[in-house]
Amino acid sequence: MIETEISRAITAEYNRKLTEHLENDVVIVGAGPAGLTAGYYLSKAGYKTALLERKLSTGGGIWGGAAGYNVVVTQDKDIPDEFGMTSKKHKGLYIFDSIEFAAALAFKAKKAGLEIFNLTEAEDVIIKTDSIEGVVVNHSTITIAKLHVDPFCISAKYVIDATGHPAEVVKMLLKRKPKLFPKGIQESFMDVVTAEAGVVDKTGEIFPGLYVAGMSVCAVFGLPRMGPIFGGMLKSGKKVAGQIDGKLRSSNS
Ligand code: 48F
Repeated sequence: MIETEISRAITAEYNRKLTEHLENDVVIVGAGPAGLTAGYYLSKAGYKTALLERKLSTGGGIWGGAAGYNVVVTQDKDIPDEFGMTSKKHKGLYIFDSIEFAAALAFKAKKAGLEIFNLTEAEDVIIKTDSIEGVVVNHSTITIAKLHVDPFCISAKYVIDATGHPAEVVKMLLKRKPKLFPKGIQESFMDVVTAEAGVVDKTGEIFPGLYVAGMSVCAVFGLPRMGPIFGGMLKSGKKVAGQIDGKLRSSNS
């Protein structure tokens, strides 16, 4: 019967993807600009990478541009060019349609081999001997409905917190290790120039096995927020992919 064959095709294919990605080189939490860019470069370099996104759609804060005006800007266009995005010049800035920007990131990351699990929420981290070994995940519909249902687990040699402003993975760590950041984590007042440079500069490993990229960097280091300028997010994603590539290369050699 065609109806059950459709169901078999979907459940078997999803089960294949999930089973294949129970163990990973890298797990990225959050499919905003930073997470998708990191996923693109890691997958392109041949690493087994899974990206978890709580929402139905990827793209995070890209879609709505500024206050729902669906346009975003960057100061450079090297990475957007690599993703095939259409840009327009405006004084020292490049302008992009945010729908195309979000779609291009997801499309190219998928084509590079990134496995994206939408509707999938990271709810905790796995730490046994003082380094992160994976994440505890649940289906978003279960967490949204606040149902008492146990999660499952996926492992990774490295985890990237690309959850944006709330830095959710870092906060999971802080629940049991508050001394790591005794002043707490909180981004600072809007300042585009400082934030765009700082977010790239501070992208990196903040606990063994845990990297931060994108706005979670600003939260962790108390850097300013920067609003709808997205170049720093892309550069941070590319930088974190390069850092993990370096680590994986040295451990494989
Ligand atoms: O917020 P988001 O776009 O993060 P980003 O890549 O970019 C920030 C910019 O959008 C903008 C800005 C700078 O230009 O100020 O805000 O740093 O994307 C984060 C994604 O992570 C998902 C969330 O739904 C969003 O799509 N997310 C957050 N927590 C979890 C999660 C979680 N626990 N599990 C799965 N996904």
